Amino acid sequence: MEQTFIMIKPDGVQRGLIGDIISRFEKKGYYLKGMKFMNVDKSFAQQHYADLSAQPFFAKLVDYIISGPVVAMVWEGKDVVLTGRRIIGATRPWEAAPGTIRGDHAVEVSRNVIHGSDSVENGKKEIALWFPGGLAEWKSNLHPWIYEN
Ligand code: IDP
Ligand code: MG
Repeated sequence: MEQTFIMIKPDGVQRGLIGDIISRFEKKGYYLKGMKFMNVDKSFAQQHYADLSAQPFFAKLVDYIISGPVVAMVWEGKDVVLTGRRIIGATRPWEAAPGTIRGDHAVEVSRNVIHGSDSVENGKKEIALWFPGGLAEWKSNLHPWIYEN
């Protein structure tokens, strides 16, 4: 099944949104396959956001990500990459629909609470970067109540 990399950014941790965010993915019917509470250093943050290195906001973005601990997670399920992005909401919180994480909990694009992979391919890259030791193996007993197959 498809997997995505989700990270609760330092503002989400500081504001006590960890439980709310995990709950949304859990209740939807996705499976938590990996989770770490950690600080990242500058070079790691630069690597994670390498595709954005030419952006004018890159240095500030990296400083934001290293400003406190983050929650790194892998979630698995049908269409979890695209649906995860929908649960998260638009990058710019003023464009994020109410009911989404950013729509409900964020105001500024530079304090938008959460990261989610934008494609299956990038998800694989991000999971390899953040979870080089691999992921937990398990299957929920509720599986047949959530998925037809
Ligand atoms: P995404 O997080 O929705 O995938 P990206 O375009 O990949 O959005 O940008 C990564 C992160 O960079 C955003 O989540 C946001 O924190 C930050 N960012 C994006 N655009 C801006 C900007 O114009 N100013 C400041 N920060 C930005
Ligand atoms: Mg992105």
